[in-house]
Amino acid sequence: MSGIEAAYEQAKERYAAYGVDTEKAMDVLRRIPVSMHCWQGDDVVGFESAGSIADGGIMATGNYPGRARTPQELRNDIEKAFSLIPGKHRLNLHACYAETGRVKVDRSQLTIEHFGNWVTWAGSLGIGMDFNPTCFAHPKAATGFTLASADVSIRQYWIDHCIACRHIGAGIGKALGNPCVTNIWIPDGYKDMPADRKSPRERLERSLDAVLAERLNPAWNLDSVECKLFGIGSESYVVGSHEFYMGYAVSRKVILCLDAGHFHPTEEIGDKLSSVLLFVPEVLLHVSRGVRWDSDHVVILSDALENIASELVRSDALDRVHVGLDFFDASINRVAAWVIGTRCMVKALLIALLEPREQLRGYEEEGDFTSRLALMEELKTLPFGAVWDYYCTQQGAPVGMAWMDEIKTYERNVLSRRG
Ligand code: RNT
Ligand code: ZN
Repeated sequence: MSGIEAAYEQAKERYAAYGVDTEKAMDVLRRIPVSMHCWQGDDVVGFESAGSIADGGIMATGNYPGRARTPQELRNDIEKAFSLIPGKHRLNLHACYAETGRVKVDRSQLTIEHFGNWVTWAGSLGIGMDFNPTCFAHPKAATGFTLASADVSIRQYWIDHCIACRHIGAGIGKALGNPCVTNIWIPDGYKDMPADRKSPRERLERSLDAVLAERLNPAWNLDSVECKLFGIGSESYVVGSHEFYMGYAVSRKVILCLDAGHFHPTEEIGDKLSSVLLFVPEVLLHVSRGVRWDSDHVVILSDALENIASELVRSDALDRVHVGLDFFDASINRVAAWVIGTRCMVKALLIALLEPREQLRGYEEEGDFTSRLALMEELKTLPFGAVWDYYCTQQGAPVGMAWMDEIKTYERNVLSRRG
């Protein structure tokens, strides 16, 4: 028996003493896909033109060498990352990653054909995909307004883009035999105090209705909308606030996207899940890590992350919540950033699945809050790491820092050779 197996056998007994079945936990975990975002690999640049730098309050900082410059490089990097993460996951793609060959195709004219390589590649890996219109980093978004713009032609342009994206989403879902979540996020807002908060919101409501007017097969495409409290350059007012999208998602029965970095710093989206799931059909998560005014640091195994995962498990929400990631850091190895964040997401889910739920709930029902707190704290030092290492081996992923060795090799042989 290897050291990892021996440690696992011991851990299994320790958990069993609390009534927790580690095998069952790993079995559930294997079936939870995490939708890994493509945009960590190239600093949210995309392939439309030479080096457009994301605006709309989205900013990747740092200049670590090795950014993916072509679709093929990005796919290679993503595959590398996937090979170092246990389990089978998904890819979340943005419209600005279209492959249009030598011709320039307007965002409002994009079709599934421009994503053929992505879809074929995802199919060959046997993974699902999710999709996003790109309503930023574009001349027609230069005023900071898109779907809520006062200019009818600008508004129509972004409506057309979002409609095109829903069709692309449906095309992806159909091709892969697995529904694609198409998530709309727009940057619209003001740096300083608006004189009119109402009109842009009325326009956004109408634009979204136009975007979502056509019913698409939910087996192929699922629609989602993402709120935000503030962004860089939209500190005073964001049209698509939480209240706006909560109301919108409830009334139109679409998916609500909760990004962990899009609320007040003391708010946690873990606490929001059980509320919003009473009123919206499904939720999409953008798991991220806000640090002061940045909403997109690499995900780590923080209390906030553990709370998200434990809420998914405790409130039986795994089949109504799509777990996606949204972070970008250009100051460290980008492939490692994916691996760190995604492994942490999976770890948090495993910790949540290893919780003696019934026992904790029992204490709570009896009003024994002392035991509830005592048990919660004891659980923190159970040998979770032994189960995690075993899970990694079972899934053919490296254990411990061994994955970093592979990153170093990849950096030496591939990333450092990029100009
Ligand atoms: C921006 C939103 C949005 C983007 C991605 C690139 O604040 O979080 O989800 O990060 O679409
Ligand atoms: Zn997001």
